[in-house]
Amino acid sequence: MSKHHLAGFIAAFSLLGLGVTQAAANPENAEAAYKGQASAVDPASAQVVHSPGAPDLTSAEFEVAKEIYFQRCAGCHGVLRKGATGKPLTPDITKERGQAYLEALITYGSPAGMPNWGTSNALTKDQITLMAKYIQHTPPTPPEWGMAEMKNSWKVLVKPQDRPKKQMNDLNLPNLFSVTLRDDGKIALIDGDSKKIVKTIETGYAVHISRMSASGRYLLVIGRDARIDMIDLWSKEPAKVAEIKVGIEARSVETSKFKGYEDKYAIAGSYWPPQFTIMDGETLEPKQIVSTRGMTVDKQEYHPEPRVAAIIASHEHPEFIVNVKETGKIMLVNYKDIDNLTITSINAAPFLHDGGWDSSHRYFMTAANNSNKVAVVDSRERKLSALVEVGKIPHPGRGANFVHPKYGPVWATSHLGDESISLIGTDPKNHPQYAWKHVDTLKGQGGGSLFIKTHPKSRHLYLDTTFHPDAKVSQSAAVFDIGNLDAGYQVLPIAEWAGLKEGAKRVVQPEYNEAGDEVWFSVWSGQEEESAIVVVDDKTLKLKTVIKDKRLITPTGKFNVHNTQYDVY
Ligand code: DHE
Repeated sequence: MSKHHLAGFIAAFSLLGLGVTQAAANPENAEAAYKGQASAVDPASAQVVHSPGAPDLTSAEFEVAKEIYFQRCAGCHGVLRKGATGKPLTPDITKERGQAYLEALITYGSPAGMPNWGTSNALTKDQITLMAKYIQHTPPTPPEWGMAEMKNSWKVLVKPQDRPKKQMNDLNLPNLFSVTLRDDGKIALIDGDSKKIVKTIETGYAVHISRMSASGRYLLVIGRDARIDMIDLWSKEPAKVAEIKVGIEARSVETSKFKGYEDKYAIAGSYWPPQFTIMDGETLEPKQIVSTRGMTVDKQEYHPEPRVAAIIASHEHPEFIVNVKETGKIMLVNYKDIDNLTITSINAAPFLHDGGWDSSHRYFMTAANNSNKVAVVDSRERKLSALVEVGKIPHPGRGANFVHPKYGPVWATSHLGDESISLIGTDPKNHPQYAWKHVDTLKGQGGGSLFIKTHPKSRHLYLDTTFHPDAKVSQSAAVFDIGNLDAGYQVLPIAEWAGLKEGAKRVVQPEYNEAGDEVWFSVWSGQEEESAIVVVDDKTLKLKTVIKDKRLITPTGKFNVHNTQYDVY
């Protein structure tokens, strides 16, 4: 399938397809709608093994089944079907269950979150019969992606010696935003002062996140196809200076931030192959590739496909902190001696996803979302400080830090699986009785929340409910007054303010401007529909402006240069 065909499919699937229909039918399934998105792995590249004892399939049937599996099943069950959000589907298990059982499960789904692919008409009866047969065969394995493939894909478009020595444009860089145009395979650079698009830049497809180098000069963007684009914000006009593909499917990129190592290294984690790659920070030349395959934290069982989720750069040591999803381990990767990496492996809990710093930038707070826990890593002492029980399927993004009137500094996460917002005390020095305790729970609009945000200069706490089944909730945002949390939240009708016609109009990811007096929300509709960014005045909670532009196709994540560079949240 071509890249564009697949990107289009992802768009249709994520906004209109079965995942969302399922979420509407059953709020428990918000997680399946969010995580069950198409894999970037090309099904044709995965090697087929006909397994003795499994039902017969022709080569043509195998190809069809592989395509369906990678588009619809791999996000939850994993490329190798070893299980993640979804249950393991390896032949030892599936053959024992048998054809009739598997067909029923695929048709009707399960209360644990498996969508009802048959009764929702997302798959036909014949397709379900085919898929039930297919999963009794050995999982086809996609190819590896090592140094040779990386070097082949690596391009330095402007050599470091040919780049400017100072900023050559008059953009107010700290207040520039990099906006993900998810299904258009681009980012938009938007000037935070004028709210105008400075430029759109082609990136990897189904582009995912942007991160800033420590100096604030280089913007790194990663696509789901594991392509990284490095953009020099100092050029006359911000432009790409290097590019590489570090795997076949990926989600995270980060750069070294420890004193003395600013802009020296970049790192990217892949979903497939399961590995991370450390690169030169100015050229993206790949230096070291480390596999994450290994034993799980709980059963100490081998997992062939532990995907790399969030990565964050330590300020305490020359280290990257790497979340390994399926093994539930957090790797502290010391890059001081790049040829002889030392790695401290911290046992946390499955399945690690996203997270961010506490306000001191010493403690990494990260969601182990299927364990309903937040792991706290002391990046100075290189140890786990606590595993804190929170609500159902925590999903903080980077979380929100503020000073609670009673508990002192706290870090907050919202949840995909329920309406709660969990506050965790983060000040072991002055509030030791609350440190690493789940000190309070606020009640938001509902489950399906992805991101919660505040800013040191703001007195407000915002959260989205992007994957809530009720459009009224998914199209609005809740805001709390930090000084009066007991008063509950106020609802901001963000999508209504955008004034768009048709579309899913999902409201996603609050992001502050540099000054901390505006909050930007994406109103995310389909690829063929109009989307927008709504800017809220943080003081008055009134609409400030709506950014509309025909180039603003499927905007999702927004990354303010200053806040991303200095980890302000
Ligand atoms: Fe994301 C961050 C993985 C779907 C928007 N997302 C992350 C991170 C991971 C991740 C591991 C943390 C990166 C880091 O900090 O280094 N995301 C995944 C998935 O596996 C998942 C569930 C399904 C998939 O197949 O990709 C997924 N993500 C989405 C979306 O559907 C979102 C809402 C829209 C989009 O653009 O795709 C989305 N993810 C984001 C954003 C961030 C993110 C905006 C960064 C938040 C921040 O404030 O830093």
